[in-house]
Amino acid sequence: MLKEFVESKYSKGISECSNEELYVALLEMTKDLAKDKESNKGKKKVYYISAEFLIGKLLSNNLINLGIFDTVKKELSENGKSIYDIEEIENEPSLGNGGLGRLAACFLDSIATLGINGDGIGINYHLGLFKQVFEKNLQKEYPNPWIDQASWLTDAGKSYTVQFRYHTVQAKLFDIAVTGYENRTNKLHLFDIENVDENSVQDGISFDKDDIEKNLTLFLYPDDSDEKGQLLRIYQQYFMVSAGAQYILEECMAKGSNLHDLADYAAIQINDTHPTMVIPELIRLLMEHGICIGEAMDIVSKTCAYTNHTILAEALEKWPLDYLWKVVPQLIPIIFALDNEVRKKYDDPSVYIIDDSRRVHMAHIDMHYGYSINGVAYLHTEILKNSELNNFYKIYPEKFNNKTNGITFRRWLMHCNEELTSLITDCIGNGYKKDADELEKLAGFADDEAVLEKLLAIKAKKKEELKEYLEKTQNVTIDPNAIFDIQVKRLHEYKRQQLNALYIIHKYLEIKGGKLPETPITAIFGAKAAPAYTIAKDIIHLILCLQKLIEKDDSVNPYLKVVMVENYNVSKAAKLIPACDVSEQISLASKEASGTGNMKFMLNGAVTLGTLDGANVEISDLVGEENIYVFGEDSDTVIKRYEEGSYCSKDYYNKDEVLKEAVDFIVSEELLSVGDKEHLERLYHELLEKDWFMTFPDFADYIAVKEKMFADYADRKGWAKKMLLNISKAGFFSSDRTIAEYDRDIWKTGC
Ligand code: 26V
Repeated sequence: MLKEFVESKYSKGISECSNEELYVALLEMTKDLAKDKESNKGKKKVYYISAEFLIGKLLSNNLINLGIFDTVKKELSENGKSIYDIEEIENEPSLGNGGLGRLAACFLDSIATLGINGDGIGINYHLGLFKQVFEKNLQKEYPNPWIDQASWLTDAGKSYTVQFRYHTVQAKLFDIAVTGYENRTNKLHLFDIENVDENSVQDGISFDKDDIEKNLTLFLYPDDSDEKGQLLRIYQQYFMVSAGAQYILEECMAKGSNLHDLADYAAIQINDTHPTMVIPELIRLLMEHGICIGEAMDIVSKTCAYTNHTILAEALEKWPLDYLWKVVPQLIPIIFALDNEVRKKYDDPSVYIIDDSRRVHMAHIDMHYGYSINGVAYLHTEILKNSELNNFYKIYPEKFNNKTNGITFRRWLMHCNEELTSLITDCIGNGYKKDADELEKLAGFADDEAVLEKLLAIKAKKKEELKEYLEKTQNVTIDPNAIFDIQVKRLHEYKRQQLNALYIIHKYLEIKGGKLPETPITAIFGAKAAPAYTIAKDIIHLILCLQKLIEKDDSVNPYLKVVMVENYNVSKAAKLIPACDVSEQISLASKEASGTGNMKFMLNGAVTLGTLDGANVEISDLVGEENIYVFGEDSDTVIKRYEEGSYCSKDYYNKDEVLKEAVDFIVSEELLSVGDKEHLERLYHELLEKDWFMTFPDFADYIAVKEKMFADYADRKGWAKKMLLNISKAGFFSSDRTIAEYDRDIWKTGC
C-alpha cells in the first residue's frame, strides 16, 4: 500500500527513499486515509474546548488507529527501513503542560473511537511548551518549534474575526484529523493568527509580549508571573473562545439550529477555567443574533459543562476586572450582568463572580452558568463537594458529578508496549482493545508460571531498551538489573519530588555507612518546572546534584543511581513507562486531583508506591492491598491540618534523627561541592521553615513502605503476580470508559 503511494510521489521504491521522504509519504497517506473516515453523522456534537491538547507525535498512533501499523511496519522492514527510525523524524507538538492537556488528547482519541460526534477546539501554539535543557545542574528553557512544511495541520480555509480593545485579528482555522481506533475520524480545530514571528524569541524564551499581532499564538502559556504575561494569556483565551464560539454557532446553524435550540446541537465541555470566557462570548454572540440577554443566558446554561482539574486555590483563575477591561471590554457588561443575577439570588459573597477586589472568578462563571460540574476522580469530586466548592454544592447539588480520568490504551499500551500487547492478546484475545473491561480475564493467569515468566521477560526487555536509549541520548549508564523506580510528572511541590529526593539522600547515607540494598536501585525522574517557579527549579537542582554526586562515587553507584531525564515529554513517557518497576505517585493526599501517569504505569505492569490521593484511591480499591504500596497521612488528616494552620515542619525535623540527617545533607559540604549554594540553601530553608506540602510527616512511613516494597521485589514470582493483577485491573482506567460516562451523563449525543 505504501509502495504505490511512494512510487507515485517520488518515482522510486521504498528502499531508495530517505527516512525523511518516507515520513512525509506516510504522513500524506495517513491524512488521506483518515479523511475517508470523516463523518457527519449525529445532530448533536460535543465541542471539547481546551487551551491544551498534548497530542504528542501522531504517526504511529494514527497508523494503529487506522489498522495499518503492522502492515506498514512489515512493508518498511522488507525494504530495509524501520518504522521506529521514521517515527524519530516527527517533531513532537508540545501543546500542553502535563496531565490536563494529555487528558484532552486521550479524550479526543476515545470520542472518535466510540464513534461520538465530537471535536476539539484549541490554539495552534507555534512553539508549544519550552524545551528543557540542563546546564550547570539547572533547568534552562529554549523554544521548541514543531511546525514543519509537512505537518498534520490542514488549512481549513476559514477564518473568523476576533476583536480586542486595541487589536483586531483574524483567527485562521487549522485542523488535525483525530483518528478513532477502527472507527470514524473527528477533528481537532486549532486557531492561529496569520503572522506569527517565530524568530522574535531572544535569550531563552523571552519575547515582546506587547506585540500581540505577531505573538498571540507563539507560546503555550508564556510566563504569566507579571502583568504582561497575564494579559497575553487573556488574549489567548479570548482568541480561542471567540473563534471557537463563532465556529460552533456557524456549524449548528448550518445544521438547522435556530440558536434558541442550540443545546440540541451542541454540548460544550469547558476543560478547566481557561476557556471560561466562552460563556459570556456566546451570550454576546447570541445577542448579536437578536436574542435577549435573559434567554441567551438560559441557552448557554443548557449548553456548557465544566470540568474542574484542581483544588489548589492558586491554580483557580481570577482575572482582575481591569485586565479584562484592557483586552475584551465587550465582555465586561455581560460579566456584570452574570454577576448581578447571582447577587440577586444568593446572599453569600463567596459565590459571587466579581469579588471585593474586583477580580473575576472564572470557575464561578462556569458553575453558575454551566449545567454540569465534574471532578476527575472519586476523591477529588468528594473534596470539591464537601470542602473546596461546598458553597456551590449546596446551591447546585444536581450539577455535581464525578468522571474518573482515563487514558487511551492505543497509545499507552498498543503503541508503547507491543510486546505486552501481544502477550495479553495471546492470553485473552483481542476484545480488550475495544472493551477494556475484558482485561479482567488476565487475572485468570495469576498462577500461570509461563505467563508470569513472559511478563518478567518483557519488563526486562523494556528496561534494556530504556538503558540503551538513555546511553544514546544522555550519555548515562544504568543497570538493567536494578529496580527502576520512576517519578515522571510536572515539577510541583505538591507532587513532592523533594520527598523522593530525601529518600535518595537517606539511601546514599546508608550505603556510605555500609548498609547495602539487596537489589540495586535506579531512581529516574523526569520533570519540567514552570520558568518562574523558583523552588521547583531548586528541587531540579537538588536532584541533578545528587545524580552527579552519586555518579562519581564508586562506593555508592553500584547500588544506587539517579537519572533526571532531560525534556520529559510524551515520547519519553512512552519509553519510560513500559520499563518501570515502581511507580511513584506520592503527592500530598488531597492535592492531586487524579493523576493519569499512575494509570499508564499500572497498565504497563508497574506497581504503585503512593499516597491515598487522586485516582490512587481507586487503583488501591481495585487491586487490593497486596498489590499496591500505600503510605502517608490521609486526605482528611491533611485537610484538617491546613484548616487548623497547625503544621510546623521543624517539630518533625527536631524529633526524627533520620529525617534531620537527610535534610541537613542538602547543605552539606559534599553536596555543595557539586551544587550551587544559593539554590540548595533556599530549598533547605523552605523545607525547614515552611514545607507547605508536608513532606516531613510522611517521611518515616515513606521510607518504611518503600523498603518493604524493595524487599518484596526480590521475590520475582510474587512480584510478577502483582504486575499481572495490576494490568488486569487497569481496564477501568481506559478513557473509553470515561468518555462513555461523559456522553451518558453530560453530553447525551445519542451517538
Ligand atoms: C496549575 C497551577 C498553576 C499555577 C500555580 C500552581 C498550579 C498548580 C496546579 C495546576 C494544575 C492546573 C490544572 C491541572 O493541570 N490539573 C491536572 O489535571 C489532570 C487531568 O485531570 C489531573 O490528572 C491532575 O491530577 C491535575 O493536577
